[in-house]
Amino acid sequence: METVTKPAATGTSAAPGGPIAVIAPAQDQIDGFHLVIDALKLNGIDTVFGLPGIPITDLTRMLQAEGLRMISFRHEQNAGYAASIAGYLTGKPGICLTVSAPGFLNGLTALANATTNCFPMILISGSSEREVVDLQQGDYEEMDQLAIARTLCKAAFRVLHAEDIGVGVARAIRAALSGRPGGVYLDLPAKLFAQSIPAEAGRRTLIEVVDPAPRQIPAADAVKRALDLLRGAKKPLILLGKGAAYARADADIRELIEKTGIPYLPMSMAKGLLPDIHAQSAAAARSYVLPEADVVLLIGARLNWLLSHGKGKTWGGKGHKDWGSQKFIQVDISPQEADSNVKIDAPVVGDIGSCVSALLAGIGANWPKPPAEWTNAIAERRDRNIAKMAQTLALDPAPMNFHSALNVVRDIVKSNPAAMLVNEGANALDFTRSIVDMYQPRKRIDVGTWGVMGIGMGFCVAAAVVTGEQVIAIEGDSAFGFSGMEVETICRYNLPVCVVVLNNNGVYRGTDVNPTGGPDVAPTVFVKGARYDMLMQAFGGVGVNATTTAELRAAMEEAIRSRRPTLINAVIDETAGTESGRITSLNPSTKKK
Ligand code: ADP
Ligand code: TZD
Repeated sequence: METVTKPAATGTSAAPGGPIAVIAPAQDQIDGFHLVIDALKLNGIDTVFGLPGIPITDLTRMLQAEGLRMISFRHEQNAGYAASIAGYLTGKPGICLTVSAPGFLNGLTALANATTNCFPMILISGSSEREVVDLQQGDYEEMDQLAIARTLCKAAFRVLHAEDIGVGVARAIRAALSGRPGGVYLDLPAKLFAQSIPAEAGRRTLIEVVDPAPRQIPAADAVKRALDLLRGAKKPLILLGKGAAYARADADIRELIEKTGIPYLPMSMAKGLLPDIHAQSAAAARSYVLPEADVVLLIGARLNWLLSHGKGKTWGGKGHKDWGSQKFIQVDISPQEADSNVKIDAPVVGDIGSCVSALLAGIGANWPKPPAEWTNAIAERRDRNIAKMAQTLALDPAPMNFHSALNVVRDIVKSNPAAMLVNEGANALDFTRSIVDMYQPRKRIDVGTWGVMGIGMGFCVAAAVVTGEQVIAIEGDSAFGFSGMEVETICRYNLPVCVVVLNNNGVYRGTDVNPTGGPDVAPTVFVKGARYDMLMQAFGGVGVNATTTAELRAAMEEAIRSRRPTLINAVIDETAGTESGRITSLNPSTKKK
């Protein structure tokens, strides 16, 4: 195929920040810009998250002109987080578009986070001239981006010729969606965009990816092995992870749980897969069921740090590295996941939809319910813990604390079960997870596998854009700071986002002191009495300073009624909160303090 590179149309001669001259290709020609756009459109991509600059400014304009939604951010990291969670929420890869070197690096944290969390995402970055980069001659924003990205994502590709754009985009989509989903990097050098090729031949190079996330049917003997183990259990337990939520097998998962009568625990982002108030939820008896269960069925959840690696005292082991006596069944699409931490007695490898329906078929109609001794013991502990929590939640101290503020949020979410809940912080995360019930699948999105701060406003934007639902964000004041500038983005697109900053004046809390008595405050402490609400007002949104639960409730109700961008600065007791929330023990400590 003949490639016609149009002179003066490369866009790389402009000074940084300067205009790019784009000469429209002749009628029967198509350029790299439009091949990229057509390739995305052909594959059902309708939204791109990013931040313009050389060499992709015109691409952002043309995307918009061609009818895609181009959501522009203030920092690429937030655009990246938005893309990643859009991928999780839609099952299509979320696209993040950045400039070269620094823009690319800003997007990279989100790409790595997407890969770690199994979210399908494609980071598309413009890059500088290969010849100059490879000779390290100091090009504008020079960096060997492909090499850097490769170690941090599932796959990385570069396209050098316009006629390969279709293949490049198709490979990126397949890599992001198939098997265990994850992040993919697509490197598009500046020169590529201006290349033109004959239009008709060019369009024939585009690929509409057929079956990008093929079903993976589990082997019959693996299913039988799992069912045999489960059938013999006296104290069975099902653990649902965010893989189960991502798989969209909601009805079958519910049927599996209800038909077997087995108690279940949802991981953070699996909350709502069944309503948290479901009679079989063992969430309020977690510390009882993990060590006591004899057979544990994991569905789309890894035995990583969030589950204490499946061993130690949490699981009934004697010492912190000892295994408990339970047996594990693990349903996962990755054949390498089993045995990563402890022995998996019955791995079931396949996509969760296919695996759960195979399990259901084997269960039939006469599955024996778990012994009442087990389910009653769980119910008793659960009811006791819920009653204890209810007492705490009923208190209304001044100033507010995490519990009293989150009791309001709990009511608001209960009345608005379709709302998306974004959550980050330490205490703000842990308390929200345990206090605020979720009622529908894929409504709760949070810091995920890394416990990363900074997902907040990016997740809010994406959740609002791709679901159209009201978004409620519960943010620690430290957590909010990582992406706070995106309140402008929220206002600019007029998104129905209500951000609640649980403000206790610092990281974890606001009471640390500088032991030297010097003028600097302690490393964990912020400006006292900061007014985050005024940040939202600066861009035309609604800002409310709430010092009581009544004020918080009224402000949240009004935000949801009006669907206007709102930030509520919820002033809470600065002594509230513990170091690192529930994971204090992960802080290294020496004997000598
Ligand atoms: P959580 O943090 O909620 O415990 P993890 O992110 O640790 O969940 O685990 C998610 C698991 O789900 C991963 O091991 C991933 O391979 C798996 N997974 C993701 N999507 C699917 C799917 N469609 N079918 C099967 N397994 C999946
Ligand atoms: N940086 C990044 C990217 N991720 C992190 N998880 C941290 C730093 C460390 N960190 C936590 O793990 S939680 C947290 C930090 C800085 C903030 C906790 O303070 P907060 O929440 O105000 O957000 P609480 O409710 O006051 O605990």
